[in-house]
Amino acid sequence: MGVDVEKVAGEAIDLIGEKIRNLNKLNIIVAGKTGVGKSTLINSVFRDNLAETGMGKPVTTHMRKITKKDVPLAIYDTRGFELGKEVQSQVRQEVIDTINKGLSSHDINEAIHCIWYCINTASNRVEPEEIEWLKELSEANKVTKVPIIVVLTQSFSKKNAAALRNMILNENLDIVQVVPVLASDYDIDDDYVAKAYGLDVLIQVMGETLPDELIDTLQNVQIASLAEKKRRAHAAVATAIASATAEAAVPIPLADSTMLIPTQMAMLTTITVIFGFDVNKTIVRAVLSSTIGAGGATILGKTIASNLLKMIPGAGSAAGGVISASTAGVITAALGEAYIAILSMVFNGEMSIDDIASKKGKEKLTSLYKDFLKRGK
Ligand SMILES: Nc1nc2c(ncn2[C@@H]2O[C@H](COP(=O)(O)OP(=O)(O)OP(=O)(O)O)[C@@H](O)[C@H]2O)c(=O)[nH]1
Ligand SMILES: [Mg+2]
Repeated sequence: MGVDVEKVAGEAIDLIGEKIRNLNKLNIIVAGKTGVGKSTLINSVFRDNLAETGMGKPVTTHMRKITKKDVPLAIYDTRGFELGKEVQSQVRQEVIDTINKGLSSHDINEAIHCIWYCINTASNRVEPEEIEWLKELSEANKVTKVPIIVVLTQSFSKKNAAALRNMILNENLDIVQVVPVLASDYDIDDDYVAKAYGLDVLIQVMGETLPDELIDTLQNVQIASLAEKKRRAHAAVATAIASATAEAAVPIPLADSTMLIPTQMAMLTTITVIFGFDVNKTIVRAVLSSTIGAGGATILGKTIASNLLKMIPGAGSAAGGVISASTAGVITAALGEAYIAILSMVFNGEMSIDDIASKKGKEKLTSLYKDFLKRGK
C-alpha cells in the first residue's frame, strides 16, 4: 500500500498554483536619472526581463508601473530627474504622492515597500541636488517609513564606488544601505571585462529590510542570489522536519508512513515558490518517483518505506516495523535537500528545469536523495 504518485503530483501542482496566486505583491520604486542603468538593473535582478517587456503603464506624469503576468512584482520607474529643477521637484512630489497613496490603501499589495535610488558611479560625480533630494526623501520618510536603498550603478571601478559610498554614508541620511553594483559584465577594453557583482548583496539587504510576509515573494521574483534562495528554502526544510518529527512522536507503523506526505508536499511547494521556476506536473512526478517513491507507482508505501529505512544508518535495524521521529525527520530532510540541490543546478544553468524529468535528472535526484538519507541526521 501507498499513495498514488499521479494523485500526489496533481495535488502538489494545485498547492503550488495556489501558493503563487496568494503571494503578496512586492512594489518597488526605482528612481534615478536617465541612463544610470535602471532598466539594466531591473532585468538583472528580477526574472522574466521585466523592463524590456514594454513601457509599462503611466501612473503619474513621470512614473510608469511595470508589471508582468504571473510575476508578483510591480516596479515604478521614474523619468525626468535630469530635466531641470522644476521637473525634478514634480517627480519628487509624484514619488511622495505615490508612497502616500499606497499607505492610505492599508493594503500590503498596494503599498510601496522599498525605494531604490540609483546613482551612476561611472559619471564620477554626484550632483548636490541628488543629495538634497535624498535628504528630502529621507525626511519625508520619517513619516512614511519606506526603506530607501541607494544603488550605485555601473560600479566597474570598485575604488570609485567605495569613495562615493563613503561620501553618501557621511551625509547621515535616513537610508538602509548604499550598495555598489555592476548589473552586467562591462567591457573596459578588448581584453579586459569587469565582471558583474553586487546584486546578491542588494538581495541580501532587501531580505533583511522587507517584512516577513514579502520574503517568499522576493525570493520568487529575484534571480540574483542563489544563496538567499537556499537560505529561505532551508528554513522551509527545517519547518517540515519539525512537523514530521512531531507527527512521528509516537512511532508510525510502516503502512501509515504516508501520513508524512502532506507535510512533505507543503515543503516542496514552498521550495518551488522560492526558486520561481515553472514546475509542472511531469517534474513533480519525477521528483516524487525518484525519491520517496523510489521508482514505484506509489510513494511511501510499506515496501518503499522499509527500503528507505535500510539506507538510513541505524534506522533499519532499530525500527522494528515503525518509523521513529528521527527517521521521519531524516526522510523529510533528504527529500527537501535533494530538491534544493537539483533546483540549484537549474539555477546555475547546469540543467534546464525540464531536464529534471529526464532519465539523467531522475538518476541524479535518486543519488542525491540516497546520499542525504545516508548522511542521516
Ligand atoms: N555593461 C553594462 N552596461 C550598463 C550597466 N548598466 C547600464 N548600462 C548601460 O548604460 C546604458 C543605460 O542603461 P539603462 O539601463 O537603459 O538606463 P536607464 O536608467 O533605464 O535609462 P532610462 O530608461 O533612459 O531612464 C545602456 O546602454 C546600458 O547597457 C551595467 O551594469 N553594465
Ligand atoms: Mg530604463
